[in-house]
Amino acid sequence: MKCRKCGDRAVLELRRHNAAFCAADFVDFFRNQVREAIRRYRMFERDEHVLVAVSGGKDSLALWDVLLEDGYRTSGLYLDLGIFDYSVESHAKCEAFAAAHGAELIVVRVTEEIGAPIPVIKDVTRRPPCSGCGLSKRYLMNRVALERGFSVVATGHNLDDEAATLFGSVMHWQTEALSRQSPALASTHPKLVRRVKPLYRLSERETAAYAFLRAIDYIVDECPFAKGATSIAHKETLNRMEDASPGAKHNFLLGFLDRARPAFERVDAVPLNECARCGQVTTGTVCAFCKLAERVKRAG
Ligand code: Q46
Ligand code: ZN
Repeated sequence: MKCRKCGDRAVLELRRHNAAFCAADFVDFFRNQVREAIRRYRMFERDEHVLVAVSGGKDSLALWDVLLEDGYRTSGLYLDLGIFDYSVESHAKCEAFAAAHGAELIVVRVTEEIGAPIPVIKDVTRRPPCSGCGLSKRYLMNRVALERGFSVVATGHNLDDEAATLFGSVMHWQTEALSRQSPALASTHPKLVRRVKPLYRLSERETAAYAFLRAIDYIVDECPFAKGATSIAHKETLNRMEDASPGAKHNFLLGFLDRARPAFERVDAVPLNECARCGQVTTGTVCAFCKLAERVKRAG
């Protein structure tokens, strides 16, 4: 197998692109895909300060690496979810990465913000852990960005994540979710920060290869609560389709974005208010995060 660009021995074959690359040209290909994502969705400008949400996993650290290498002004945001050893270890990976790159890492602890770590929140609410966790992450990312003057938050969601989310939304025809599925969510309120996903064109396998070739030290173990999440079942289904027909995931997601998404865009956008307690954006009177904190407080 030879590299498509230089003819040297290839280290990675990308069947969906019908191509293979040597290490240097794959790194180049990867960065070009990120640049293309940023350009196509006008995710951020050169002079913007980007808050990169990092979990310690391969995707978010690979994203941070690309942005740093491309000279963007970035800070990392690590949300400590208090999930046993997983959080201790993933925090250490983020600290080490930031220190090695001379980059700023902002650390926010969910326990301090809401009164309990994710495993306790799961017990209090008797709901799947990812529900309280996802809500807290979205809320804190936005609040931290606002408080510190960032206009944009970038997350490491990759092609596999986005295709699995889309698959789940289509399976249940969640039209509201379909209207929000995008690599770039604009700010629709002064207190809502833009959210972007510059890795949406790159698969999980590709981000793993990039992290490996760049010697990024990331946490390999997944969150212990990830097992059994429906998104994993969706990923497995899509992987089987990808095996049978390379490019299936790419076509599914990018085809949706280019051709189907406009049909789900809402003209009658839901009006947004400011939460009576914390001032963050909500569709009701008190936001879901404040309600959750209240429940945790009562249970404690
Ligand atoms: S951290 Fe949180 Fe994830 Fe763990 S509890 Fe679920 S949402 S799986 S990306
Ligand atoms: Zn609130």
